[in-house]
Amino acid sequence: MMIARRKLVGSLGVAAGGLLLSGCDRVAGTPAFRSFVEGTDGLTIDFTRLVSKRDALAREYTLTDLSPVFRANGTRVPAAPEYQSLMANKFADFRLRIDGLVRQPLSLSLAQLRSLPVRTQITRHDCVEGWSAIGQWTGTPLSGLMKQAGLMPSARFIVFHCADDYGASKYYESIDLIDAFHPQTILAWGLNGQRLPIQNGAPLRLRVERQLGYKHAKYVMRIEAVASLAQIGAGKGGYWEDSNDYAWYAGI
Ligand SMILES: Nc1nc2c(c(=O)[nH]1)N[C@H]1C(S)=C(S)[C@@H](COP(=O)(O)O)O[C@H]1N2
Ligand SMILES: [Mo]
Repeated sequence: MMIARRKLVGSLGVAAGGLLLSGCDRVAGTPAFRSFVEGTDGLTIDFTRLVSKRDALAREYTLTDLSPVFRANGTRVPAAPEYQSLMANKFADFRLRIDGLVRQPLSLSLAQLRSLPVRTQITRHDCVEGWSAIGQWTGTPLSGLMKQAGLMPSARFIVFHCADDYGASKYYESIDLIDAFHPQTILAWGLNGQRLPIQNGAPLRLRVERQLGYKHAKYVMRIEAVASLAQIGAGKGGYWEDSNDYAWYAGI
């Protein structure tokens, strides 16, 4: 088994060597990449490691590094009536919807989400406005949810629809499949060993640790798999991207 696997990875190395030249974005769009990302055979990580460093881990810290206070930024309490009534009932009626280009749309309660594999990580959050904070996040890897929903071959981006209003629209963000399947990309319900505070995105917020703060969607209500970002907002993939020309890929 070990030998067979090593052989397989070795031959992938040859294939990936050629793909490297064509650039990360094009690789991500190839059927070969997509079938690996979708696969449950455990080869996904090996493969992406060969084609790019996008799956490198963000630095993780220890409990002694935690910031005394993890500050909040942007929305601190969504005013939308839908959110207000969920909040009044302590999110007992909250359901995360996962839909779009998936074989099996999902609707999951917090209890169901918490029964999934758990990951805890201590990372540094960097806001584009010039502050950072180290916090301990607990949640479930997005990759597991994507596998459960079953991405269709045409899916290329994952969109996060949030509860909070920003003028005429709600906050939204998006990531590609490399980040969606990154091991540190989680949907978090815990911060510093406590339930995620409202101001930090309760009941559920995205952590996408290789990118800047504005990508980390708070108050996530719905996750949509799409083939293109053209139909989302003004087409640049996120609230700040569309309104203020922020970079869509905000790598740290
Ligand atoms: N839904 C939603 N997500 C959001 C924001 C927001 O206002 N609404 N602000 C973003 C910005 S700019 C940052 S820095 C972080 C702040 O997260 P925090 O409030 O937990 O510090 O959330 C990001 N995600
Ligand atoms: Mo930010």
